[in-house]
Order: sequence, then structure tokens, then C-alpha cells
Amino acid sequence: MITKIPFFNKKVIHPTHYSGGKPPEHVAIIMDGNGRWAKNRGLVRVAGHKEGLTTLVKTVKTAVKCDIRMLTLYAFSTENWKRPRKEVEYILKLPKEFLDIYLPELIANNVRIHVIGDMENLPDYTREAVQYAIDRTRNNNGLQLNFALNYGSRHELMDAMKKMFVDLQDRKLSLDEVDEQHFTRYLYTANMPEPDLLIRTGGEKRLSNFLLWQLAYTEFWFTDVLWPDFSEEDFLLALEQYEQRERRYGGV
Ligand code: V0D
Repeated sequence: MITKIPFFNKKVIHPTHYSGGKPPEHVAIIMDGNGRWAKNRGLVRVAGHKEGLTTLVKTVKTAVKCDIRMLTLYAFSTENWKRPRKEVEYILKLPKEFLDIYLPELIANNVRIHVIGDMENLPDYTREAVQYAIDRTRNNNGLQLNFALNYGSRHELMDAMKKMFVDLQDRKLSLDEVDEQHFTRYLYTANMPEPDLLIRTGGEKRLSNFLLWQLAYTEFWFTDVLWPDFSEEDFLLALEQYEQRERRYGGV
């Protein structure tokens, strides 16, 4: 709810009463701060990832409620393989853990699951659980839930270029057909709208190789709140503040 105070003609925002005006169509989230959350509590890092999974479930529910069409979550980057082996192993078990519990509920809510990134190098049990969820929800037309799994934006861009070069070489494409719009068809995100809003939790203010091409005109919203502490109120505050920003796409 946005309350107007007539005298100042200023809007007062009640984050707990998000007006639900015009939500962003596509929200992307970098879910950072799980390890630090655990460390602050004297817990092992993986306890933070586990708690982060709970936040993810809440966030998806809020997105469905707010009528957001698409949610893209940075879950595991191509750089995350450099973490301790035990942590990587644990993180890669989470997709199956999540889907074993929540897939029926996601289906009941008409959610469509999609992945961007390279699934080839994932463990079999992860890839199989995720592929099953993708296939099982393929025809759903509610919220599209994209997980960036083993994703790196520069890798995505190089891959897209290579695929395009092959098409040029094979004369399936001519150089004068190559433009921004055509190029985007070679990305993992082909046919997706660009994110309207990027949220990064955990205090860092950088992109960390996430959707470099796709975020060109996206509004950024950063918070120091660590992902496991990211509440529905925080999410609604981000949506509310997004709604108040004016987007010009380079115009005036
Ligand atoms: C750990 C907090 C769900 C951030 C959330 C492998 C880091 C919990 C998934 C998931 C992760 C992925 C695909 C899918 C269904 C669920 C997930 C990873 C990490 C990286 F189809 N949570 N989650 N994937 N974490």
C-alpha cells in the first residue's frame, strides 16, 4: 500500500503492504551471503546453504503471489567449483533435495522450471532430478523459475559467438543479418525477457559474471542482508522501490 500525504505530496512506503501495483516481469537474484551467515553463528558453511534453501522457497512463494512472471536465481557459478570439495558436493545435492520435497507443490502452482548454464558437468543425480523437473513442468505457464546452474556469463557469450560463427560459416546466416536481436537467440536466455530488476543480497556490489549481456538496462537493488535472512519484507521493499524508479532505457 502506498499512502500519499497530501501536504508534502510524498509517498510513504509500507514494506509490509506492498501495493502489488505493476510488478517487474522478470526478477533476477544473486543469493549471496549463505557462508557468512553460517560463520556468524559458528556453524559450518553448508548450514548456511541449507538455510538459504528455506529462503528460496519463501521467495518463490512471494513471487507467485506478486504475479511476477519470471524469476532467475544464481545458484551455482562456473567459478564455484573452486570451493572446498565437501561444500561443492553438498551444494550439488540441494537441487534434488529441493525438488523431492517441492516439485508437486510447484506443479500445483503451475510453475515452470528452467535452467541456464551447462548441465553436462553436474553429477548424474543432480542433472537427472533437474531434467525431470524441467520436462515435467514444460507446459506450465505460471511463474517461470530459472536456475543458473554451472553458469558463467562470459562462457555463455563465447558459446553464443561460436554457435553464430558456425552458422555464418555454414551460410545459414549472413553477416548483414547479424544484429543484437539475432545474437540473443544464441544465448541460454533466448526467448526470455531481460530482467527488469536484479537483487543481490550479502553486501557485495558486483555482477560476478552473471547475465552480463541481459542486465544492460536492468535496475539494480543491493542489500547487506545475507540471503538466509532475506525476508518477504525485504523482497517486497525491493519491489516497491523498483516500482518507484523511472526507467528511460537511455532516453530522456
Ligand atoms: C545453495 C541458496 C535450490 C543458494 C539456495 C546447485 C545456494 C540453496 C536449487 C535448485 C542451491 C536448482 C535447480 C533446480 C531446483 C533447485 C539449488 C544450487 C544451490 C546449486 F532445478 N537451491 N539451490 N541449486 N542453494
